[in-house]
Amino acid sequence: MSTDLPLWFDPSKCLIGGHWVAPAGGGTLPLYDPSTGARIGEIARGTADDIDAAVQAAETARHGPWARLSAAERGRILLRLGQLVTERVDDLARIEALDVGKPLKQARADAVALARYCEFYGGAADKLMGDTIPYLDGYTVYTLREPHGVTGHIVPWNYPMQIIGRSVGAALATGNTCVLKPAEDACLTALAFADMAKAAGLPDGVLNVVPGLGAEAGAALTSHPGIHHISFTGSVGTGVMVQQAAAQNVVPVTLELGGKSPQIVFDDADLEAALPFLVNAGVQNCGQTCSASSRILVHRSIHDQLLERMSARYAALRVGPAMDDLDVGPLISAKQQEIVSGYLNQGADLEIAGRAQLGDMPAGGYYVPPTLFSGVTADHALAQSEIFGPVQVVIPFDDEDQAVQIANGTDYGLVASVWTQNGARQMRLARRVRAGQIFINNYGAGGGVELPFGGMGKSGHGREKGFEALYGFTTLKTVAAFHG
Ligand code: TXE
Repeated sequence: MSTDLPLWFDPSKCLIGGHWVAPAGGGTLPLYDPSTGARIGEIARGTADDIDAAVQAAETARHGPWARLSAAERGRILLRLGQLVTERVDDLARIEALDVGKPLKQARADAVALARYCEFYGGAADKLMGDTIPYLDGYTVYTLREPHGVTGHIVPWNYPMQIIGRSVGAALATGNTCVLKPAEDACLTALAFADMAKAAGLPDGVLNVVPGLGAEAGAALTSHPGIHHISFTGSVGTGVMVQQAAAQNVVPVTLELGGKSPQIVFDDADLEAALPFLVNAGVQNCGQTCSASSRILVHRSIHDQLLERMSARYAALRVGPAMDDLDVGPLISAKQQEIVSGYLNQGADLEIAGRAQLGDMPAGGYYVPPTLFSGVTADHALAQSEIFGPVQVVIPFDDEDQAVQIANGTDYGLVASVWTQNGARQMRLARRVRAGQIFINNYGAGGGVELPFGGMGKSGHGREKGFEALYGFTTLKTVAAFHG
């Protein structure tokens, strides 16, 4: 294992039932540094046997001391965990930067967000309440919010810490036990987090982590009959498979499947304020953000002016290795580099309105030049597909109706923003645009621990983040007591 990685645990093992164990098949997977392409270690290749052991451990744990803890005590464990994460923010950031390739400051922001999720859900644990319901004479009726039981969490590689925080944090706050399958390209902070959870006092078996391939460990988790709820963040294709597998066991799923999120800029927008959001939301985390804004819709009257100003920002972007902590790092993997390069080639017929220079990069790193395309029609592949790289398209519109039509004209509906000083227009578009989050005169790519988040259309279903997530991780029981 590379000495640059400040690891205090062995990533070639799984954490099952509170113990670090080698995967049953004894397999490992290579670990690469995206900034250089160098092989820097091995991680566990968990398989169906390890998933089975983890589900059994979680099943045992949900009937153990965990079941008897009060909501406030569960909350306290999460608060302690948040404190431990805060104390290790720099280590976590370094691990994530090396593992995922994101600039150190972005990795640090993710670690801070992970701590914040623990705080938020720690504080929320004892504030989730049922209802009393007026019913017939002689009855008292109330509802109980109960945990599902064993929850499965399949996490992608783009924001491991944030996605673990939002899903595992809410699942633990509501009394579930968890089996977490992190992405094969980025599992280190998942293991670090689970180890810290143990140190924070989480009983053994309440949080189990099995790294491994999607088709092996992931598929075994989603089809396991002992799982009572699945939360998945990833691609549409895999999300469909996850939902199909869950259907066999009649298990609820939360799916967050990315997007093609627009920012709509009207002619009265404060461009000075908008510009950093317009560009950052496209290139942050090298564009590998589910809520990345990959489409900029602009009123035709300010199209050229906006293009010029965005293009200057693109030219100023600094791209480089994660540890150099510049504006943009490499993509996660050679596979992702190939996917994004394919899209860049599909844009060969388009005008490149802005492009960052790559300069002298480590030869084996997975870099692509952040690119802004103009002259794009709304039905072009680059305006329809989730590219998941630092690529944005600018599309002009003539009026509000056309802006809405283009904004809603993809399969997705995750996030959108509206830039205008016109209050009535802000309110109209907040209703008319199809997206799970609408920002007005700002854009929050990936942010907002407190803000319910999730998709419409093929962006998925169910809501994570905020207090709303707690409803998704519980099931409702109605108690009708007749007392005369
Ligand atoms: O995704 P996958 P990939 C999109 C993005 C990207 C594309 C491909 O467009 O270019 O997906 O990325 C696990 N059963 N997003 O191939 O396959 C896998 O191990 C159960 C958007 O990495 O969806 C990993 O842990 N699990 C997205 C997770 O699913 C399976 C973030 C995501 O992998 C599985 C990531 C299976 N059969 C990619 N196959 C977002 N919404 O932010 C794989 N997995």
